Amino acid sequence: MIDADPPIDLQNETPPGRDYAINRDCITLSRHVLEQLQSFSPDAQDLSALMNRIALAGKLIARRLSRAGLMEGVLGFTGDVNVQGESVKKMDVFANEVFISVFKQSGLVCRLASEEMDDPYYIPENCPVGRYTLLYDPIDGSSNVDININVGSIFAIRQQEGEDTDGTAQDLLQNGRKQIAAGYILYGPSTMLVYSIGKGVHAFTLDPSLGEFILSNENIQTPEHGPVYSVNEGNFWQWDESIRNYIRYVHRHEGYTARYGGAMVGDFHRILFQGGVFLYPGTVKNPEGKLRLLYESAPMAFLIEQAGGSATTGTQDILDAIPEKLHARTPLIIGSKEDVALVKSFIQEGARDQEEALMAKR
Ligand code: FBP
Repeated sequence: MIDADPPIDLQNETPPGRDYAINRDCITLSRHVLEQLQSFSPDAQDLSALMNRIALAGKLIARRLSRAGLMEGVLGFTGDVNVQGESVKKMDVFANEVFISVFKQSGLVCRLASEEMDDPYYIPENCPVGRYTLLYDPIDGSSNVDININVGSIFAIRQQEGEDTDGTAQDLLQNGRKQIAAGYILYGPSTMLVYSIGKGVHAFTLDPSLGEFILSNENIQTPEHGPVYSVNEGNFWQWDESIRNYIRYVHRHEGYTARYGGAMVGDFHRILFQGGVFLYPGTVKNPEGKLRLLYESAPMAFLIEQAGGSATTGTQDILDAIPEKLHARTPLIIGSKEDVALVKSFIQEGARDQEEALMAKR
């Protein structure tokens, strides 16, 4: 019993204020997942428990980030280089370990694949019971960690297919429509967890006083169009002419404004709520771009399509793209339907121009 007040008639008697707050504070992530699935079946309980473990990972990482400036040995580089060829931050390693630890003794996740690990990590005590695989980027926006600007964690959940006896996780090399859930945790002024299990996109805010992620936005819909374009213009001269033409267009037309925070999770979060488009195109040096398909682009594409937006490589939907390897990269254009379509129209026009130029040469 919360308090000694007599039973309350929610409908008629009591002003909404108090009861609404009680009800709202009780909509935790694990409860919301079960409500979404409208089932208490073992599978539903498993997915709810799995999401709760991801939430725990988010709380542990948020706690570390919030005190990083006061602790020794938390910030800076480890001196190692990861499978991506990137210098590894100490927070990358900590966050990667946290995700592994929260799934130990869970019977839920048999395999974890991360940006920070060459090969998938197996939790033997969870196999073969746990048929789920967690794909994740433990710290997205690593370049922001040491200067206290927002970063995130990105995750996707897939069902394991086959026994993966050779440990090469070939069953993961499938398109993004195989994801059964995806989301991210944004470590910003407040810590938020945004997720989807294919039934809309929902956001939770961490209430530090409760230590719980509480529902704050349900069934988020991305506007058809937004003023924001988010891209690292420092790469301008490395892009294909078609992308350069799109940027020239937004420079010359009213109603557009640039926002780029150096962490895709933060830039995506703004676009999810306010509309616009985020781009990380291919470059001359890296035609496949920088972002990884399985644990960066595909999870965000799953969310944006659930929120009424779209995501493309420029030539195909991100959710249809099939990775040729675990850490495959892909160009990414993601956001509001109209703005993504506008970028695509420049790419298609560029392709037509190249085609005509080729024809003219023959
Ligand atoms: P990490 O996961 O290694 O942080 O890389 C991804 C990312 O940081 C994105 O979050 C961000 O949008 C992009 O790289 C920034 O790259 P750049 O500094 O080249 O603009």
